[in-house]
Amino acid sequence: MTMNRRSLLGGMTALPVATAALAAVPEAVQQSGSATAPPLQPATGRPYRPVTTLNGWSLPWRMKNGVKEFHLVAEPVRREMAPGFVANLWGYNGQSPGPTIEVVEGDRVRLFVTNRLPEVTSVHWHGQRLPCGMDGVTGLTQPAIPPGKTFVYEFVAQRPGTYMYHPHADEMVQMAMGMMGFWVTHPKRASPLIREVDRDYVFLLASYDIEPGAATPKIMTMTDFNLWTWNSRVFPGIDALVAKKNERVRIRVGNLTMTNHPIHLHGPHFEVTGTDGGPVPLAARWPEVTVDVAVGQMRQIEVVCTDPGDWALHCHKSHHTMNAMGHGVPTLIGVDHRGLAGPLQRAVPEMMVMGERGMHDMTEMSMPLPDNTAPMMAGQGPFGAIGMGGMFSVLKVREQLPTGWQPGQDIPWFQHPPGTVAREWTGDLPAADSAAAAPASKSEVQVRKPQGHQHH
Ligand SMILES: [Cu+2]
Repeated sequence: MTMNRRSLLGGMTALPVATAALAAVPEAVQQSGSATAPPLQPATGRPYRPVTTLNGWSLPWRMKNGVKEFHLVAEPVRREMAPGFVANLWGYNGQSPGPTIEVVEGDRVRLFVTNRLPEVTSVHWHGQRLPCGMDGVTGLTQPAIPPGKTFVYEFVAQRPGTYMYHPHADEMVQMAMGMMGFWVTHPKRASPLIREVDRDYVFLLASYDIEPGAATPKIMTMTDFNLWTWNSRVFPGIDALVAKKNERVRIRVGNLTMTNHPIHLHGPHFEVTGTDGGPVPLAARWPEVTVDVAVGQMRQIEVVCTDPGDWALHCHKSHHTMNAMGHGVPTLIGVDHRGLAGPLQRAVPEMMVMGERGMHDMTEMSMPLPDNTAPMMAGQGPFGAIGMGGMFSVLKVREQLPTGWQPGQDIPWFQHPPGTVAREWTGDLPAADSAAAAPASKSEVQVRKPQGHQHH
């Protein structure tokens, strides 16, 4: 059967592309690395200010008779999740997450999706208002895309805002394997609800369960994930967000994990200016330092970077700022190992008694780790170990940015003005009553922390 262009345009459902039409499919641009690409300046189509995808990139398109054409390839990929730690994931065009798609309100968009996975897939354009047959739900709005086949989706990007895309076929497996991507529809004209910003950073929250030493996620995991990622990267593998003092910075976050993530910014306050449903009315905005991004949600925040510094930006669930190996470790704080650790260490020289003074020691001890994993808590700052992993990065605000600086490039640590850093106090101390010095009451209880994720 020959499928002409007319029938593709007129179709209200995603259609298989006949072989004869394949020559008309745009090149599927591939990316192999995990560096943050400079924003993709639009060479054709309506102008816009492009976003920066943390440790990712935006997909080039081609204009064909006024239609913006993209080509996504669903396929197995190798993703470096942190330096020295590579995972076997599924994604699009060589990476997980897939490339960010940027269009402008009113654009007619045609998306070719080629399936190079070993099973069927489809793409759901999360948050878009489109003809129902373009919604990408396997079995409900379209047949599944079989392995080896290419389907085409086409619709008009109606509303400016923050979106994502992901499969709606064997979702549990395909999202656990990393299939997802960001979508930004830029406004066609200025709007009081959508301010022009100086920087626009985007990332997706995803979680994986990869055993230390292994490289492929366990796909049946429902709650007990051990890697909490931004764009399939864990700290210290997540690039910093950089801004000049007083710049307005937009940060867009989408959550495709199975739990919520309270994203917390130190330093300057922000406002939530948009959700997956569109811009937030001005009267409904209030200052925040944490925004909870629930499962399947997107949040768009804006911050005016009034305060120079290295401001932490992280998920506030403490287990989400740790990497693998954080599980099944008993709480040993306060346990006295004297008389026990010595003989054991002589018998097993590399043995380390973990956690009797807390876990921070683990950030500085070099424990033997399996070959392919990320340290549980890592990252060196200007004052020593940062002791974080997972969903953690830094908003670096500076009076001036280095000449020629490009988004994605790191800059040196903040130079604190003299006398503005917390320091050891060596003078006299006022007498302080300590709870530990008080006699124990009869009703005293021993608090015992939960000992593994499976119990809470
Ligand atoms: Cu979290």
